[in-house]
Amino acid sequence: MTKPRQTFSCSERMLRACRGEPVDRPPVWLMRQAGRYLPEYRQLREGVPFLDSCRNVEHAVELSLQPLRLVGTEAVILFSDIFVPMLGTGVDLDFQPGPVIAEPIRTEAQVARLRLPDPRESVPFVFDALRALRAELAPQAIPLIGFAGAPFTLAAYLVEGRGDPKNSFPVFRRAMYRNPEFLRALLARLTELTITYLNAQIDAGAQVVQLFDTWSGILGVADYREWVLPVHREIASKLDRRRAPLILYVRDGAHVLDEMIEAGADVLSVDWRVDLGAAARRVGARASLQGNLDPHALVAPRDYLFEAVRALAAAAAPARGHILNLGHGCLPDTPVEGVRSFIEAAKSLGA
Ligand code: 1CP
Repeated sequence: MTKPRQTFSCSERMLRACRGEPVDRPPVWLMRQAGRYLPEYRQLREGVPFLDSCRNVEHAVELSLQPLRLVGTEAVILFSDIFVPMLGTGVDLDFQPGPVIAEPIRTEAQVARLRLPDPRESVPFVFDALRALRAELAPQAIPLIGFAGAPFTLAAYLVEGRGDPKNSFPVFRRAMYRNPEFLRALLARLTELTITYLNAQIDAGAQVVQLFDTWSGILGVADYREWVLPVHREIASKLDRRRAPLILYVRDGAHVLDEMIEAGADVLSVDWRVDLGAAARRVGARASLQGNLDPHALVAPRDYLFEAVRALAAAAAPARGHILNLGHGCLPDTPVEGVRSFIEAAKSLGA
């Protein structure tokens, strides 16, 4: 990567980093940057059920903007959840605090009953919030990130009924091996929903979109190639990527980096168990990278975080572009000072 002297607005820096064009330094934001680690977030959320916060446009906009104002992130991600688009499908969904499905989806008949309404009609508040955020952020040239859950991760919760503390999703995996036709049908419906949902977010002003595949890394390489890669490829090929580049996040995916590259996304977001230097050499000009500080490391002293950020940026250099971020979401008990140091360290790289 050559370093131009010129400085860029946050929007330019982010979009250029996504597309692998030269920048002065990597942009920085954090997955789950709106969250319980901020006292102002806890205050605003006090007594308000999660879905009410998502549905209330003013509330969702304010929660989305807090990290920009309070810790200086260089991008804003919509405050919402990967399960919000499921609200229009007829699935009975609750957050406790993770998603809980009253009647898990386990038969082809249930898949056939899933409704796929236009998300602009079933969850209009998502697009109202994006439009309001874009209007607020455009004058400051801060980029707006939209997102969706990847079909595999959504299906894991829908079939299992909830998250699994052991991360193994036993009912879901049984379906994979014993009822593959059912699972294929479910993934196909979810893929259709995800494509429509993300393209509608791009229409409403999202300048970058991230696909969260938190659970696909539980698979071995052969199963990942069968169940996950074709879905990622289909989504990557059907999004309006000229208007908004695509970031693909896979948690615990060190063993499927080649498959992540094959998906054809603009940016691969890798977790902290991936050696960023080795990944950067592997992706080279084929994709940009995002990541990958261990979220637990934000408890470290300021000097440690400055050094860690410098090391990540240096390690990522062989990749065509790099966005500084964590390897997974910011944890609720993270010290605010750690988040500020991480962001300041990123900004100091251009100095
Ligand atoms: O009331 C509460 O405390 C609700 C907590 C909460 C919040 C604040 C949930 C329930 N989701 C969210 C917001 C959220 N979720 C965002 C907001 C934007 C941001 O600041 O980044 C995003 C991007 C998500 C995405 C999400 N939700 C993922 C993918 C990313 C990841 O973290 O792996 C997943 C797997 C979920 C499911 C989910 N929703 C909520 C929880 C607590 C969980 C995980 C729980 C589990 O597996 O059991």
